[in-house]
Amino acid sequence: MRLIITIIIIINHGDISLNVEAINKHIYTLCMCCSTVSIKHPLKYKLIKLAMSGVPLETIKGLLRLTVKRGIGLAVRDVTTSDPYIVVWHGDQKVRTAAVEKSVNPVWDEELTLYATEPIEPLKLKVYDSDMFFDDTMGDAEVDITPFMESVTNNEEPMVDGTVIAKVIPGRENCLIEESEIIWKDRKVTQNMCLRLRNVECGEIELMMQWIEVNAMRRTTTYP
Ligand SMILES: [Ca+2]
Repeated sequence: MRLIITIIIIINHGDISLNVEAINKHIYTLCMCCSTVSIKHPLKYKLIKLAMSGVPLETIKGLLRLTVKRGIGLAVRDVTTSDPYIVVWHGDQKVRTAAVEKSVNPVWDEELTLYATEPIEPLKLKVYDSDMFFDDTMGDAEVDITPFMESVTNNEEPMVDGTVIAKVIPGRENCLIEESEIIWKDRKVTQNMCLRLRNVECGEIELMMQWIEVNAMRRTTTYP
């Protein structure tokens, strides 16, 4: 039986444009069979994983790319230091960074990708000290991403790089230490945040959040 498959996927500066309707369990199999389509791109891989987990991709508006930059003055859990890592929740999604050994000022610079939930759920994060048997907690934080999502919905492209779309002030619902600007940067809605950890004696976390658009483009699949 002859199978003709044409899948067109355009990747441009981290943006993914593809027919989201097409990415499902069946397409995953097709991608695996088709040598012209690489599944190694992390964001494309994320979409394929979502499809495999049964998430209806046609309902996903886009992806949240979260860059966990660094921790500042984190709590000590191993006599003089800690081995911190961060777990992030968004709705029922859960992702984590690697652990940085022996540092209370760790630099992760690690990208975590989540899909935007509908209705909008807050981002929740928790810091842990990695240990052989039991990982101690090192504080937590929460961010209401409603202003960010409103900026995504309301922004009018194109804008000058660095344009401020909105400003978010510190409050109970966001754990922000200082005012956070939502800006247009590198053709993406971007928000830098510095969060004060709760339920712990000390510690701050620096994050950057970017919106990755997922657009339907085109795909042709022919089955004999
Ligand atoms: Ca430890």
